Amino acid sequence: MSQRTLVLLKPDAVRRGLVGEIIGRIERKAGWSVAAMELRTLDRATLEQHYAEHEGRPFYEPLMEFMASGPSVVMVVEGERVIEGIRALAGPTDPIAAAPGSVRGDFGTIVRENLIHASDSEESAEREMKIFFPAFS
Ligand code: RTP
Ligand code: MG
Repeated sequence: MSQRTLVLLKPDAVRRGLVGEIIGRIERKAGWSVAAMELRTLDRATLEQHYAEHEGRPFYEPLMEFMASGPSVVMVVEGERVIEGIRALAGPTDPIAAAPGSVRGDFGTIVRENLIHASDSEESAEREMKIFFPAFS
């Protein structure tokens, strides 16, 4: 089942020069491809929409500050079961708990600075693609 998902390579990934490495992992998966991509510093309004589910949590403000701290790579990736697939490629939220071989497991240590975001369901993917690429359909 071909799907599309919204992926962010977070400001830590850009600052640390890991963009090529992470996109390379995505591109090498059979049949997956990048359908849209841009380097963009995310503004507060966009981040409030994107992380609405976390508003009020203790990590919300530091997360917003981090996500606005520099450019991110904003992408739509398409391919077979790509929603579940990129979540697996990324690994669990806490990079210390993430297995080596996953992006977070290989490169992360701090929970907040965990390199990559990927939509967690078909509903999230539709919602998030509209936030970041309103003209894309
Ligand atoms: P994401 O939404 O970014 O793909 O990550 P996720 O589903 O794995 O994690 P989620 O629970 O949705 O949390 C969103 C992002 O907030 C930061 N976070 N910090 N305790 C903390 O300090 C904490 N918890 C979460 C991470 O950047 C996480 O990816
Ligand atoms: Mg999430």
